[in-house]
Amino acid sequence: MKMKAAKILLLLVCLKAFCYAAQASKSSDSDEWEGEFFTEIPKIKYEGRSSKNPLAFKWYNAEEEVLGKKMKDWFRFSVAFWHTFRGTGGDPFGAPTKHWPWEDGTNSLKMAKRRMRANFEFIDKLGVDFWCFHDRDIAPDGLTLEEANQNLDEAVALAQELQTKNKKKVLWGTAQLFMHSRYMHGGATSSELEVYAYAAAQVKKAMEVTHYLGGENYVFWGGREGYQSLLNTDMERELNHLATFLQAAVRHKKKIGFNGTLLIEPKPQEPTKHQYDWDAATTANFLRKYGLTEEFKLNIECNHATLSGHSCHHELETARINGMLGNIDANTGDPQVGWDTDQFLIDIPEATMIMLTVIKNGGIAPGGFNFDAKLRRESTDVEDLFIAHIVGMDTMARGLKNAAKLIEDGSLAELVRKRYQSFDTKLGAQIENGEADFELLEKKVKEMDEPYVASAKQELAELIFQSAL
Ligand SMILES: [Mn+2]
Repeated sequence: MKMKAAKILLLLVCLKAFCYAAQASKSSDSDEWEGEFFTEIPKIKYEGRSSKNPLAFKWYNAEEEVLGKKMKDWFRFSVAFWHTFRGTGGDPFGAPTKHWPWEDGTNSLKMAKRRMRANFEFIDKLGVDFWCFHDRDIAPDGLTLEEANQNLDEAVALAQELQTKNKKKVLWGTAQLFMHSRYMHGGATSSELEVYAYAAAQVKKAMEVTHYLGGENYVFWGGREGYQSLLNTDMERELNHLATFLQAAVRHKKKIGFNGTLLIEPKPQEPTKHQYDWDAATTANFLRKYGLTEEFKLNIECNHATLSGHSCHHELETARINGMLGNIDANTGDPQVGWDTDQFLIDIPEATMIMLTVIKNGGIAPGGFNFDAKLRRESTDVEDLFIAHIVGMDTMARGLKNAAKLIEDGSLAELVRKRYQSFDTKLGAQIENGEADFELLEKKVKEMDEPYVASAKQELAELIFQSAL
């Protein structure tokens, strides 16, 4: 019985392998697919607001100056390799829905290289200068660390060649410390020492290849650095481990001469019940406790902001006022869906608020706007990949123009300034300098009438805001 079952299984595997082989030969005869991947797609151009062409920008005009800086320099847009080239449309309830013509159904090194070529053609046609990756998106994992590193080296060598040819850059790289089952308790916060060590070795390599590719930043997103239950968790010990891990990362960065910014990407939960980098304020406090504020900035993702119960604007402002705004993962969630849907952001008021913070911050370089966003499961045409990025870029461009209008008009800033003008006094200065003690303030109260309390003018602020949209 057992033998028979094994034979049937073998037959099924063979059939599947044959099926993949047939698909591969249909799409390409040679090992190296060097031809055009997006034959139907032209280079995406700016055609202006009146254009009805879905494969053109209506608002994003790379060279146009806004507040003294070119649009492309405000944004430094980046394509996320994992969503655009590894996104399958699969979800916990259903099989993959995307069957791109260049995919042969395998996770081979050959396929990794073909995808890399597709990536560079994609970002070139889209007119974007940057891309972002996880180590395990761009190359297959291995049975050993050495094998995985070898695969990565081959993929990275091709990436380097294509970057030079296409004049493209890495916005940031990162290590995938959440997919493999060894990371089920986390990487840096795993209860297993050997897993901590493995995570360190993986980050070491990922930082080195990011540096080799001229990456401008390196990101830590701890999807499994958290807990499912406090009853079986030593939270203090795990946080200490996370800190020693990040301190070691800083030492390694300096050792290899990598000058990119290290970024932490807060997210409150999913896949863990609780992730330690809950939100910007929690992460800032963690960095301060462990003396890491000089070494790290934050990568704020809008969908993560809403999952933590904040607006994206709140998280960006929190990062900004702490001097920690490093990068933006430009995406959005769905107001009716409670999880991380990673959608392209199309909300113009939201984009305007994001850009108000970015302008106040004087831009976010060497960070940029990474499209950590994916097509919906039901969007299955190759052109949808382009249309999604185009609408995302046009939305941000509209946000930038609106925010510039608000700043140039000045009445919103004036409303805010007026709101606090009672502090623009001698006593106000004493308070703000920390020189006013309670006795002095008690004496002032005894001298004055009941405090004057002005209107907050929220609706007027909203009126001014919406008039710029
Ligand atoms: Mn997300």
